[in-house]
Amino acid sequence: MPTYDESNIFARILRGEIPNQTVLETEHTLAFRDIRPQAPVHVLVIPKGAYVSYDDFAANASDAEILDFNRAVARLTRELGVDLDSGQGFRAITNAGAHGVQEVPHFHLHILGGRNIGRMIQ
Ligand code: IU
Repeated sequence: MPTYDESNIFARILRGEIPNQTVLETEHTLAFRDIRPQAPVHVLVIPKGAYVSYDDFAANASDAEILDFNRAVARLTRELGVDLDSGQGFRAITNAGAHGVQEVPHFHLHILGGRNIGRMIQ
């Protein structure tokens, strides 16, 4: 796993050095609007801990962090009105590393919705 880069933009957001449009904050998790939204709903969910990518988080985060993150995702889909009960739905994506074309090296889950996102995997 690459060393976590403390100067990445999401680390700076977590330290309060850069403003963000927070949608939800819990003990271990922060969710905020993507600065370049690709859909009417485009929120990034990040753990507060220093994890480079999804596999880093899944392997090394505590049970409490993993539970908190996943419960935050469920709460967000409801609060953003894209959960399945709303009749809408959403896509959750995480990019990892070079082939995943990950831009920011702090694990983040994209939640996209508010329109039909189309198929990515045929
Ligand atoms: P990635 O390719 O999964 O690493 O995408 C990074 C996302 O972070 C991308 O959608 C950017 O628009 C978004 N983002 C942001 O919300 N705020 C920022 O200051 C920067 C990137 I830099």
